[in-house]
Amino acid sequence: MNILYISDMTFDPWVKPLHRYCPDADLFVWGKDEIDAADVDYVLVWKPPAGVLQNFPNAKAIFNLGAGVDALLHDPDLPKDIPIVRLVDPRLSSSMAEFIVYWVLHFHRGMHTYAQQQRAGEWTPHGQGHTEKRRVGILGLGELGQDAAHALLMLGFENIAGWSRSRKELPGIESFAGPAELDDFLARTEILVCLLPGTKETNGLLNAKTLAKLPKGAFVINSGRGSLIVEDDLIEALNTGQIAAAALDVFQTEPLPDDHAFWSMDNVFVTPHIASLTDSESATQIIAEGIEAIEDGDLPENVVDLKKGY
Ligand code: NDP
Ligand code: OXD
Repeated sequence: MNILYISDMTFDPWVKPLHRYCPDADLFVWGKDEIDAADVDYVLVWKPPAGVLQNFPNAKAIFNLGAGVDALLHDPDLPKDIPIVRLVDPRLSSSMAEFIVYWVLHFHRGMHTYAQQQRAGEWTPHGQGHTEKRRVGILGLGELGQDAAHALLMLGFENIAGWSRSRKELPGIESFAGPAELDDFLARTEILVCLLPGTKETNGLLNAKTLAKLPKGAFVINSGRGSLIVEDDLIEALNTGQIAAAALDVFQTEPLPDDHAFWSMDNVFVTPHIASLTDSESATQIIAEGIEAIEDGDLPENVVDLKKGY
């Protein structure tokens, strides 16, 4: 069996796990190793250049090395007749939950204000909100959104809601579904967590109009995709105080351009798309299970729905 790796990221972390979990596979790196395109059985990809994936006529599946498949689905020549499998990994979910818990607590406890006060040499204690009253709203109640919601529930956040395409029955989490319920979801949300995939429908979902539906002084945490937010509208909302502060891990353009306003705004916290990094060890184990399913004539788990776009 031949596995081809296509990514700008180094192949090194994948070598040992692939030898361990796919011991019979021969491994190839695109652009480096020679392999006849017709001999490729499986492709492992992260952000491949457009057009490349159409070249492997006998590939049985494409495994995306992250949860979000927007970079693949932008490719008009993406093969439609083999499974595109996205990464669903408990490690990815728990790292994301850590990131969300970190920033929710940061804003809940007013750390953005104390950071500003420290820079001004100002000693002013403020009141402290209660976790059980704090209204957290999660846009996207999928694998990552649900895990983050459960982590927050365990910390005593009892006022959690989520918004998704389909309604969810999740103990302790209020479910809002579909465009008709978005405004109500936003109106009740003080800390907004964005964990939606980047699709045609979610593109620019957070804009001047929707940001204005949040209560004044709300917080935004975006670790879904940069395309969810109209950045100029968020900047305006941050300048007027409609949004008190934002923690942003993903952007319209990555790396974030040097001259971008976000870098120097003292109510914006920028991280370089690290909310949850793929762990090559656990991911390879999951990919190996997917390959085994295909070799047994079954469909692997977590095949992307090309119509929905995630
Ligand atoms: P899932 O596919 O499991 O969940 C997506 C959620 O979004 C689902 O609840 C889905 O609704 C909802 N959704 C999608 N489209 C719409 C829509 N148009 N309207 C309302 N709800 C919608 O994805 P994951 O939770 O695994 O991952 C989410 C995203 O997180 C990834 O796509 C990726 O972009 C991002 N990510 C970012 C990382 C980082 O480091 N910053 C790391 C990993 C992922 P429904 O349940 O009804 O289908
Ligand atoms: C992912 C990501 O989708 O890293 O896994 O953004």
